[in-house]
Amino acid sequence: MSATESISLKSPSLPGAAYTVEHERLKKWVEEVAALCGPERIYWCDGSDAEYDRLCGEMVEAGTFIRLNPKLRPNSYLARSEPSDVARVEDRTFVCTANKEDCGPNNNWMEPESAKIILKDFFKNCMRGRTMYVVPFSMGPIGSPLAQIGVEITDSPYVVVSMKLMTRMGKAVIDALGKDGDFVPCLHSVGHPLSPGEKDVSWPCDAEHKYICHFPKTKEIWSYGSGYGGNALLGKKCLALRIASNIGREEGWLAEHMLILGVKSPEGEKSYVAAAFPSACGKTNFAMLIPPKSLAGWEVSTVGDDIAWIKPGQDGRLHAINPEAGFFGVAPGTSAKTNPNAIATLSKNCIFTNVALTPDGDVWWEGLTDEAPAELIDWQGRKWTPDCGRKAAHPNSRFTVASTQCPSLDEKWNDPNGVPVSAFVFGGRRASVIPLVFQAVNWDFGVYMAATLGSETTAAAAGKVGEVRRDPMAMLPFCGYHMGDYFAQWLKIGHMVTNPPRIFCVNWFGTDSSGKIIWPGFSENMRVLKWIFDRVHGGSGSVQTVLGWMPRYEDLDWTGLESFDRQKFDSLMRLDTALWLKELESHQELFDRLKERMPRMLVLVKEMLSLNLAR
Ligand code: O2Y
Ligand code: MN
Repeated sequence: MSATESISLKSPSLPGAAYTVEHERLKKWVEEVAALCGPERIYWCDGSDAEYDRLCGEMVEAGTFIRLNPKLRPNSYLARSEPSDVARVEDRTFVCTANKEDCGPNNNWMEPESAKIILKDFFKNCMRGRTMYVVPFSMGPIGSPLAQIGVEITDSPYVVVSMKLMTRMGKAVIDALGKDGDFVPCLHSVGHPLSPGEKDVSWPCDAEHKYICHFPKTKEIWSYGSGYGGNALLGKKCLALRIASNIGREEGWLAEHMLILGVKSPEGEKSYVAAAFPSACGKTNFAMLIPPKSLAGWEVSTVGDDIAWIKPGQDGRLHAINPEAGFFGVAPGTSAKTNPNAIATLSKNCIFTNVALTPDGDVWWEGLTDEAPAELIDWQGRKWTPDCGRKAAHPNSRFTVASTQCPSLDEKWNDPNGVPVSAFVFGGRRASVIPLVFQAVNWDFGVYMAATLGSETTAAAAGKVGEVRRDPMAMLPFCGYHMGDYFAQWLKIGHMVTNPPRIFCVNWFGTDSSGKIIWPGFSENMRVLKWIFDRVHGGSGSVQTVLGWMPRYEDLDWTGLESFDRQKFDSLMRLDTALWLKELESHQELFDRLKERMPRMLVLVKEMLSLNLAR
């Protein structure tokens, strides 16, 4: 009898997953979790297509999935979540360190032992009546020196099929683990046990209690109560950012909230760029950018749209992998105009969550077409018409799809050694102050600019509209330790390599006096990317300013966009000294919050900037 069989089988009827596990620590952990959570049966996932199809079929039967019209959207499904379970729950997300100070003011804190006592109470028999799935997964190409293995135990088949699309999942990972390989244990439950004979709901969760807990010292994740996105697909934000940022801190690398793209010139030269933007700032669109036809011969390719793991290489450069194998993108606003590559990626084999359903069995969301269909079923299953005053799709509705379906996928997306990074780009949403683009004079100034990255709140976000929220490196919700120590890690990494990436800041969101965004964005961002490419290749012109190097009007390629005149450009590039002095005051508020862990180098950079501005 195989090891998996020996511990798995209250219900021997489950097909598949008949493989041997020789990893004693893993088997022991699975047994302990089963004893705590009391599932009806245990199932070890093999990651096969047959397993995926069977689980999706079972979810159709159970009402969790609606099969979309196979003629319009082959092999694709729609899921509708519980209306209270629609997004990451930041206020229920905790980093559990022995010393409260170590997790920093950027994280909610729980003491590890107390957290486990509280959580064990919730996990006790929480899987009653359900299958407990064991999901082995690799973040990064299996066997890559940059990859990390995780095993998620979950009682949600939605999580299992999502992990199949978003990670390298299944038996190959068990093989890679061997007898004693390292893995991050990730425990997840929707927190909705079933009494004997009780009928399940289509989206089980615990509407009242949610805990997303990270234990950096023991490298564990415990998530209870939600079945949605970042709360439940534990490879993504929990492992690949919060836990990985801690591993990277120990081992000398960075886990970043960054897309990775390749840029190829008409002459065939290629460079890779990693870019950080706060959530919902168009990262997926930028990662899949199609250059305007007028910039003939330029090509952009996609390595990843959300997360980058970045390590110093033997060649004195930083190398990055995308640890994910799929996209979990925001649907609203994605269209053939804003992101044709994403639309092509979504043509088949997708899971959509909380979008609207069309009468012919396809999906729709706000922004997909200029005109909304005359009737729909909205994300909550209610009849919808364009005049009903409600959104058809939830603003945080999502698509889940494998990277391999992306037409712009880079040839090295799966390279175990990653890609060399030539430039880092940081961008927030700012109506003024931050120019369209500039290059920091050196690594330390660049880290300062990234550390003080901010975004203005929009109507969709809570708080006062137009208020600047600091989101250092776009990592505020994802850095798994004290932000001051994280800045020190950034400063250190740049000085560990002889040829660090150049650092750039961009701002696509500058407005005119009537509040209208000036820059056309989307494919036109290629003009800025081309300037960045030329800078790292020693080419394009610039002028030196207090902030760093900036392009003049004549330094950008305007072929095909001649209507964007010098005056508009200058209004986006204006450096207003008074506004910048105020900006520095607001940086000080962030520095004050991080107190004694704020690296002195960044304090000095601020001092230099302020002296230079006052000149
Ligand atoms: O709301 C969620 O659970 C997902 S949040 C998310 C998903 C994919 C990529 N990025 C994000 C994010 O919040 O940055
Ligand atoms: Mn993200």
